[in-house]
This record gives sequence, structure tokens and C-alpha cells, in this order.
Amino acid sequence: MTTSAAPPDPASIRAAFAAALARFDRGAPVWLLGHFDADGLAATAILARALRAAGWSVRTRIVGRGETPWGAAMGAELAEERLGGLVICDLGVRGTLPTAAHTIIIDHHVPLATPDGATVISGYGARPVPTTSLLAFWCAGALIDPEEMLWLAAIGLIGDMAEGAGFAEMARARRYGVTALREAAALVNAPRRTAAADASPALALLLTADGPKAITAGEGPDARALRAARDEVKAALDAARRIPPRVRDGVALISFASPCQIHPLLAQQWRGRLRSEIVVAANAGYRPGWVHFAARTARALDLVSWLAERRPPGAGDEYGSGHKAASGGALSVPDWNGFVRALGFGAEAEVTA
Ligand SMILES: [Mn+2]
Repeated sequence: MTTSAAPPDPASIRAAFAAALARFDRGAPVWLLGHFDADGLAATAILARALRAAGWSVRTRIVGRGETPWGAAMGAELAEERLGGLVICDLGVRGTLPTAAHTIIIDHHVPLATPDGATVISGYGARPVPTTSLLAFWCAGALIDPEEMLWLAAIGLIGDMAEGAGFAEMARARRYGVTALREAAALVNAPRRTAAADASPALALLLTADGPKAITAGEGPDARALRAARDEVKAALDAARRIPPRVRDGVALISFASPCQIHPLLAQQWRGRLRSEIVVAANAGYRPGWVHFAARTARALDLVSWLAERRPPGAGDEYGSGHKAASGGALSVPDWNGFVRALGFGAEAEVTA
């Protein structure tokens, strides 16, 4: 719906959302499925609050670690429910849908296919690319005046590193305090990296709070849970940062085992210090039998093709997607060990299952 290099058009996005809502059945709840990062949670909260304020009945469902809205499991789960309509936030665009109810997909990632029977509201291809939370903020304008939820859109923008993309909404949101917004975004993003990966306290706060300070300085159980999540991730990251990289032939490998999803953070940090290496942070403790890894580089090369040239036989969809400077994946232990051997590392770099 957006053309190449054109700025996004909030009015047409709002109109598309209004037209799709008109196809929903108001006699049953609207279901909102949202990704469990700051952008997905903020988008879910914006739409839930706007729909409820406009008199709709709403159910929220966080789609968390290891889950997808596109598979048979979600289809079976939703088949148990009465749906007036479905909105899927920040979870990509695929060729399939989990339910026959009318579906609105709000997203900003590269769409893999266009599903029949859905309204797709995508920021992909616009310049700058709006995050899902900002798209949701524009959509909410079809129901209410969303201005008091501007800070929620800002949390998604900051969480997806679009704070400096030039959106007027981000500039307007500065009235909430940039420091508070950034800290709230970090707190909302913390649970998905913990061992339990339970983002429900984050969504609960975003659904009820009146601003970022209710998250950063809140004293209720949900705000405390976010601070505990941040502390858990920080402790795991501090421990992993003490592990020295092994360097072979332009690859710096950091091997560790943690139930926390810290491998992307660790790779990003080492990338700043090892400017002439490909940094690979490998986590053997995230999922039993697997090595999850993040690859980052400051070198002028394309990591997606670098990984494709070294693709192990059992590698799945998770392997080697992303961007030319930020990729990664998950490999079974035997595939991982073959991968590091092919990179020139010895037995000391292999994982014992
Ligand atoms: Mn996003």
C-alpha cells in the first residue's frame, strides 16, 4: 500500500484500518495477537485501549518465544474461541492465516507473501519505515483521538531503533521525557530476553499506565517484574562478557551457555571492539540440543551471503536471515560443530550435547 521511497501516509493507513474494522463482527471479541518485543507490545496496547474506549470487546494474546501466529498450533487455539475479528501486530506477513475471521495484519518487516482474505497494513517500503506501534497509533485514529497514547508509539519507535528516523510523533513524544521513554522501552523489552520469557507484566503495564514514569518508577508487581527481568538479563550479560573471544581467520567466536537471549546483545557489544572481525556469539544454553547464535560485523561484507556459503545440511529457516551486518540463527549441536570446524576452529570450540 506504500510505494517505494515515499513517506508513509497516516490518513490512508487510518482509512484502511477503518474499512477493515467495518468487516468485523461486533457481537464477538476482537483478538489482538502481538509480538513480545517493545514494538509489538506497544502496538497491541494502543489498539486494545483504542478499541475498548470505542466500546469494543477485546482479547490480547502475546505471541512469545518459540510461537508463531502462522502455524497449526495457533489455528487450533483460535478455533476454540469466538472471534469478531483478528489483528496480528509486528509478527511478519505470510501467505497463510490462522483463522477464517476477518484479519488485519499490521507490520513493517519484509512481507513474504500476501494472504487472501486479510487487510495488510505494512510500513515496509515507505521511507522512513514506520514501526508497528506507529502504524497502530495511526490506525487508532479511526476510533478515538489517540494523542494520549503517543508515548506508547514512542516506546515502540525507540525499541525498534527508529527514534532518530525523523517521525513527527517521536518529536512530539519528547514531552514525556526522552530519558523516561528510553528507560521504559528497555524495561518493556527485558522480559523477552529472560529465561522465562514472560512479557505479560510488560503488556499489563502498557494497557493501563498513563505514561513512561508509571513503568520506570512504578511500585506495583508488574513494574517490579520488569526491573527483575532487566537485572536477570544484565547479570547474564555481565558474566558472558568476561569470556574471551577465540579468533580464527577473521572470525571472533564467543561461546557460552545461558537460558537468556543475550547472544544478540553480546555480539553487538563485541562488534564495537573487534572492528576487523566477524563476531559470532554462540549460546549453547538457550534451547537443549541447539546452539543459537548471533553474527555481527563492522566489516564491509554481507553476513547473509557469508552464512549462506557455509550453510550446514540441517540448517532451517532460522539460519542466516536478517541483514548484511546483523544475522544469526540456530543449529543442532552436530551441525554447529561442523560449522565451527569448517571455520577453522578446533575441538575446543565444539559443543558437547
Ligand atoms: Mn517491530
